Amino acid sequence: MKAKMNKILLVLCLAFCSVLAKNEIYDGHALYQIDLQTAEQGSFFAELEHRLNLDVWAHGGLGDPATVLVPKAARSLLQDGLGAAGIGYRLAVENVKEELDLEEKLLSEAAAKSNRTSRFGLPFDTIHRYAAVDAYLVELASRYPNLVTVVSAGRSFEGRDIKYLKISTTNFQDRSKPIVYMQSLLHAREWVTLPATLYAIEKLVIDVQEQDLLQNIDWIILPIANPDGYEFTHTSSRYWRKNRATGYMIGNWCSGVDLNRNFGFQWSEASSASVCSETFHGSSAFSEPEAAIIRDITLAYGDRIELFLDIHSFGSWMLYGYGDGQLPPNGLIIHMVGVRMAQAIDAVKWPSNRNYVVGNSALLLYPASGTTSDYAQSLGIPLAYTYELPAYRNNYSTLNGFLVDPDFIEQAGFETWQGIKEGARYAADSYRARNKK
Ligand code: 0X9
Ligand code: ZN
Repeated sequence: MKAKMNKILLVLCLAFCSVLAKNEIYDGHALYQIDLQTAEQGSFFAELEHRLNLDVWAHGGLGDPATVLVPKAARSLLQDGLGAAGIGYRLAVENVKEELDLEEKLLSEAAAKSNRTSRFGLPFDTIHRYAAVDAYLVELASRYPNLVTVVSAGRSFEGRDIKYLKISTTNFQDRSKPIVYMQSLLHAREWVTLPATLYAIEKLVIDVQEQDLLQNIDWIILPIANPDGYEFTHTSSRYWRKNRATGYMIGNWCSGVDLNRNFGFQWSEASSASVCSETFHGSSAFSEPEAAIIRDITLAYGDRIELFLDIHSFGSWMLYGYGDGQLPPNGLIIHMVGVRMAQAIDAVKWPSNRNYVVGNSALLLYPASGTTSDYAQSLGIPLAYTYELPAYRNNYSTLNGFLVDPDFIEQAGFETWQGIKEGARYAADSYRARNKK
C-alpha cells in the first residue's frame, strides 16, 4: 500500500514538480530601473551591462529609465557600479520569481475556470504549448481543405517542425492578390504574441466575418517561429529569448542565437559576437535553421508579399526600418500605414495601455542589425514592421512586461487584429494599383 502511494506521489511529482521548480532559477532576480541622463552615463551602463552580462528589457531614453533583469549574484556589483558613477536607480521588483509563480497560477486557473465549449479551435483563455498549436494547424488544414494548406517548412535546431499556414480562397494561384505574411514567437519569452497570430487565423478560417480579407488577399501565418526557445520558456527558463543552438557553447556556458539578429541584412553590424549575450548574432547570416526557414519563405513568395509583420512584445511600438536609422525610399508611406494601423488598435485598446508609437526602430528604440523585418524590407517588400505588443500588467508590477495576464489574451488578439486588417486592406489596394499600370 505504502509503495503504491509513493509511486502515485512520484508520478504526480514528475508531472508537477518540474513545473513548480522551473521558476527557482529566478529566485532573487530583481528588476531595476536606471536613470540614464547623459551619453556618458549611457556608455558607462552599456559597459556594465556587457561585463555583468545583464538582460536589458528596455533601453530607456527621452526621459524614460532603462529596465534591466539582474541575477541575485550581480545585484551588489550593479549597485556599486552605478553608485560610483553617480547614476540613479530604483529597485523596482525585489524577486521576479514571485510574479512568475503568480503567472503560472493565473494562467492555469483561468484555463480551468473557462467555459470551454466543444467548438473547434484553440480557446483564448490560456497560452498554448507548441504541441497543441502544431496539432491545431494540421487539424485546420484537414477541416478546411479548400481554404487552408499547412506547410512543414523545416526543422528547428532541436528538430521541431516549423509549420505555417497558407490561407487562400484561390489556392495561391491568383497572382493579382497580394500576400500578407505574419509570424510570432521569434523571441521565445514573448508569449502574448501567440494569441495575435492565432486570433488572425480564427478570423480568417473559423469565424469569418469580413469576406474581402479573403477575396482580395492571400495569407501566410507562422505562429511559432522559435519552437525550441518557446518550449524552453515553458519547461525551464521563462525569460529565455534566443533559440537553443548549443554549438557555440564555451564549456558548459551560454547557448543560443538571437534569431532577430541572424538575418542577412547588415548582419553583425549592430549586434553581439558573444554567445553569452542576449543579442548574439550567430556565426554567419542565416546560420540558424529557424532564420533560414523564414528567409526561404520570404524568397519564395517575396514578389507577392506586400505586408510583412514580425510580432514581438513589449512596449506598444510599431517599428519600421532600417535598424541603422536610414529610412527605406518609401519611408513616408511606411510611416503613414504604420500610423493607420496604430490608430485602428488605439481605437479599441484598453484605456490603461498607452497609445502605440510609430517610427523608425533605431530612432525610437536602439540600433540593431540582422532583424527579420529589415531583411524583408531590404528584399523590396513594400511594408515591413516589427509590432511590439503592449504589456498589460493588471496582476504584475508595472515593469514585468513579458508576463501574460490571462484577462488580456483575447483582447491582445482582438486589438492587434484591428491593426493587421487596416494594414492588409491598404496592402491590397496598393498592390492592385501598382500592378494595373
Ligand atoms: O530587439 C529586438 O529584436 C526587438 N525588440 S524586442 O524587445 N522584442 O527584442 C526590436 C527590433 C527592432 N529593431 C531595432 N530596434 N532596430
Ligand atoms: Zn522580440
